[in-house]
Amino acid sequence: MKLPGRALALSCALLLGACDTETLPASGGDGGPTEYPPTGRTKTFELTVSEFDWEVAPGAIYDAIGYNHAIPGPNIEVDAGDHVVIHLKNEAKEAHSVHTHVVRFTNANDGVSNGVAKPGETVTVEWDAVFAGSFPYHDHADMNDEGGGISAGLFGALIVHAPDEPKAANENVVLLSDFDTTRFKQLPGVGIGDAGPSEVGEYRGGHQYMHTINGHAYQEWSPHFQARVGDLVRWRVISIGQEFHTFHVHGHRWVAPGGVLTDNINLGPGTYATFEWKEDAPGDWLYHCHVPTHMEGGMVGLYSVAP
Ligand SMILES: [Cu+2]
Repeated sequence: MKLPGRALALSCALLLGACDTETLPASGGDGGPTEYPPTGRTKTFELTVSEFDWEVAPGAIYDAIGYNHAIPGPNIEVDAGDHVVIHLKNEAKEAHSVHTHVVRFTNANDGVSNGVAKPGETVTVEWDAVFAGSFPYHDHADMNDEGGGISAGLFGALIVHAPDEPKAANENVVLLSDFDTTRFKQLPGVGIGDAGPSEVGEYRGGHQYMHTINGHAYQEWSPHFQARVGDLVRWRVISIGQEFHTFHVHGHRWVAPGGVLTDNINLGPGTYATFEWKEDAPGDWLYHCHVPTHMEGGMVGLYSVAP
């Protein structure tokens, strides 16, 4: 059992609009996001696509395809203005790619018809991380096949730090995804392949998927994030599955885009949010999707704050 606990102690992040606004992107227009100038640095990442068994929760074995033998794939963490090169090696049986959100790239680096690695191939894609924030990267080689590699596990987080963002004591990277029951090799209590539609995917909840946080389901196995009172805590939440989710944290609140005070945000497939707070609430707090069947299906975890 690969235990979670991707409480990542990284350096800082985002705050769109709080930074230098000398150049606006072509697609942003007035009031658009800040585009950061080149740092002159190139950062290179190696991603290998392979097929493996992934234990989503004890006894729940998923027939996974992932980047670097994990779900999600590794965080790609860079500074705004960096040029990024990704070497994608495909050891799987089908073609796969890496397609990255929000960064600036030419069409040849989109990971759709160009930049796709056939089995046994290695391809290189490159782009400029000119905008700060938290964004998904994922397979885009065959989106006709039930979402392609995304449903198998081919997704991960891109973290782009703004140069002037405050350093957080904790950066909690959260990827929400829905695991297709048909890809489970083993799901306790469920007859894979012959369960009736009303039972398909039932593990504890009665929904058709297992709903996961960083590749794991249920509070005992999903990431256990931790902080101390006084910490600046930053959350980077990415939704990458089949369904619309919300992200709710108990005992806390933050200001969402538009100035709305909230403790629960909406995230559709392929969307993301970055937010933060100064920690002031000791205790063990739940975080979860607020769709009841998703929570029952595993999309829940624990956030512990020490005094
Ligand atoms: Cu949900």
